[in-house]
Amino acid sequence: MSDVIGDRLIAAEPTPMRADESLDLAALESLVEADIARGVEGVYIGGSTGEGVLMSAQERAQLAAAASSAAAGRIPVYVHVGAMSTRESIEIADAAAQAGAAAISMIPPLYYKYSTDDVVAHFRAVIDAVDLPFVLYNIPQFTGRDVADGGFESILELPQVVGIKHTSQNLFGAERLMHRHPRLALINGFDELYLAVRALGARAAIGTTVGLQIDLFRSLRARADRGDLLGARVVQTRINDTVEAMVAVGVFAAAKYLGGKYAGELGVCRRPLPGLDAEGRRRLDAAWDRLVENVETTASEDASSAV
Ligand code: MN9
Repeated sequence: MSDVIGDRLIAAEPTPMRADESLDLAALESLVEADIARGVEGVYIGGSTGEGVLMSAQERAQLAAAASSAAAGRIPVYVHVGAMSTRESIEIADAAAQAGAAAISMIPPLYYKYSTDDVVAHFRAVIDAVDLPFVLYNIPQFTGRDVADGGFESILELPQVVGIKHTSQNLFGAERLMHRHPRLALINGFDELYLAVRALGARAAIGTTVGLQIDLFRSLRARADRGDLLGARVVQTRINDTVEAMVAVGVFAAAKYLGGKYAGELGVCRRPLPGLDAEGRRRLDAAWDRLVENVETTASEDASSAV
């Protein structure tokens, strides 16, 4: 397993934006600081949660620099560099390398119906352009392409490639990828599947709610590691209560709203991503109260089982 990824719980950070949708880098630095204090073990910047594909290359370079300066070497920063063109991805990857990122990560390219060979060439060009470990980001629901279907072996065998971020409900595919590529870290991408994918042998997780629910993720990991499957399942259900409420109102705007409960105002999403209405905020307020209770309950269960 790759040391670059390990068994880390990695927060997929939202990108704070002001009301005019401009980046709020000071708020990003506060968010990273708050997440480190809460026990997050890495941050993933400019991914799906971070709205990277809605931002310019220059903004994404600023984002990588701000996150790295806030992390200050205490936790690794992973920078998503997927963009519409190979050229733009390389520009962002160069900026990530200059900022001191631990690794870059990338989705297959969007919009045109590229062949598998086209996508392989795109990955290859970015991997060759920078001296950084690479995490392939598999998210079929958005890209229309499932890396588990095959065709990417030449990429997955490159020494620079250290992992696959698997944001897919395809558990068979997750197991096949791990079986075929035991050198790679299979990183769970759907927070609601953390226990299931971990049971298949995966270790690390990158997710929208990892920062928000870090205490629950850490407890689930500890329970699973000591063989307490029922206890781990209870925690997964608590995690999923939050996920369900967030998905119902729009998970990315929800991540900013709930992040604001502990890290200061994170603002709006960039359009065309939707915002929250009053009913959505009310629902999230209730989800937050329940999460706070669930964190307390989980901690007291863990304290009594440790005696
Ligand atoms: O990559 C996130 N996936 C998407 C990670 O953004 C599509 C997840 O963390 C989900 O937001 C979360 C809710 O489905 O699991």
